[in-house]
Amino acid sequence: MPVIKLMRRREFIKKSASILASPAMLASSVAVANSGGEHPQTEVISLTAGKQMFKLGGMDHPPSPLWLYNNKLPGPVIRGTRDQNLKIQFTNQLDEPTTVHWHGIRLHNAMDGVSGLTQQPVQPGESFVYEFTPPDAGTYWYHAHHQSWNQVPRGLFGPLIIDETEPVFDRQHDLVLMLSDWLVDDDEVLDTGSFGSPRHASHAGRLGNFMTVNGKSRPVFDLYTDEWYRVRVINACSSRVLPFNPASFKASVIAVDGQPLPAPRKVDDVIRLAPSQRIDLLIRNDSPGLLPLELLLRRQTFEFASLNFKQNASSAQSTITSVNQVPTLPVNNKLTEPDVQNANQVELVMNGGAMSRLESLTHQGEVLQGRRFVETGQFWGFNGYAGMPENPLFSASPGTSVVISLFNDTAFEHGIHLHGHHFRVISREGTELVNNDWHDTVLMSPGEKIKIALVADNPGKWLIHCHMLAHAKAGMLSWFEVNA
Ligand SMILES: [Cu+2]
Repeated sequence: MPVIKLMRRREFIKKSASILASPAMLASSVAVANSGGEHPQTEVISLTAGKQMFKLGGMDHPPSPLWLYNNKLPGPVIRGTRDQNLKIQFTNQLDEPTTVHWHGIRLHNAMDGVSGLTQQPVQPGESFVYEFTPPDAGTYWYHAHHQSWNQVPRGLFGPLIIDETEPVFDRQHDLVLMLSDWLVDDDEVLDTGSFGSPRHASHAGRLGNFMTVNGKSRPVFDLYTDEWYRVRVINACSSRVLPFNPASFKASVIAVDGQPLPAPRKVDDVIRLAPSQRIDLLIRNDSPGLLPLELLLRRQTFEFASLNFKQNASSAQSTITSVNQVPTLPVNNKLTEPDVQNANQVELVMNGGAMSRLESLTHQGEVLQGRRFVETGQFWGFNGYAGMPENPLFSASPGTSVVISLFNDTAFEHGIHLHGHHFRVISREGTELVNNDWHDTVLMSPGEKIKIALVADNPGKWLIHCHMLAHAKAGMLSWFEVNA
């Protein structure tokens, strides 16, 4: 296993006096404003992918050759409102094709941004208009979905926040923390030579050794005591699982993968957030001082950011957030409950990878064995098949309930993501879950068996894949179809 060393210890100390940031200083936000009057009009958001030298971690770091949206890291916060149209004029100024995927949004299939499945990639110099009406408020994100293994870990990602019709938290009490790890060389410059490494692909994926939060190294956020904050944590790492204990942040969990929980949940245990997953935390601290936010890595804790609480001397503090009553999020009420008893049953077994018992995988009609795994770069499979199969994993008529039994028959973790749908995780290891939350991605440990349930209600061809992006490239992907 690669050594997990996100930053040298000396660097921790040297840079601990890092950049102060307030919620208002977060990555510049692109809001969708109504023009007023009786007929609100959608403002078109401009999003451009391009190359940019960028100082990963802050101004005192060396520049790295990144690929960014609107020259920012992360890309601009795109904000919309539930049930209101969003229109994004995307332009590709890279030297290669790309697409944009709106992760977790249950949108029209043609807008899902999956290169080769839902659209042709946008060629260099060309544009594409993405337009959709998000049915769910919550924390989402957008990222490149053409050769994601190469484009996302170079910086092509940003937060996508869908506000409730009547937001519960004002902007001063609503933080976005977008975490990303980077594989850097000894000079702390992005290591571009290792993209596509077979070793990464066949093991745990491309794991970084330098962490940024909103593009900065270990930022400090100034907050007020005695007030409620919503902290949206987005795992934008291309392969790294983020382990943390919400109780150590004085936090309870209020939403997972965009969907609000029925009530705030106290969790005094480690949550392992898979790449692409989001978790919304409710935080209030009544004592002034620094509150570190830590990842619980195998050999050490790693402080990725901290919250600096001080008393609010202003009398103009928010009435919503300073009251004693715990703020609660309205439930997104449009998800249809799956009928588990009468559902179509689908089996999905993950296989392959290093240290595997598997001897062969089928790839484009060829049986891969031995050296052919390395020669083709295909190391992983679903149900014994590596790469995009000709036939879908399943096909369903709209409104069909589907239960997928997943079995991770490999030696590594995988974060399995379904496009266009949310699903309930209903059981683990045969035990029905009390908290059968809605997800768009689920993390699976080696050897684990889980069941998920969904209503296939969004017509189109949808990708299902591992969100360890090097694994998806190396074969761990398939698709399912909901008939029109
Ligand atoms: Cu995987």
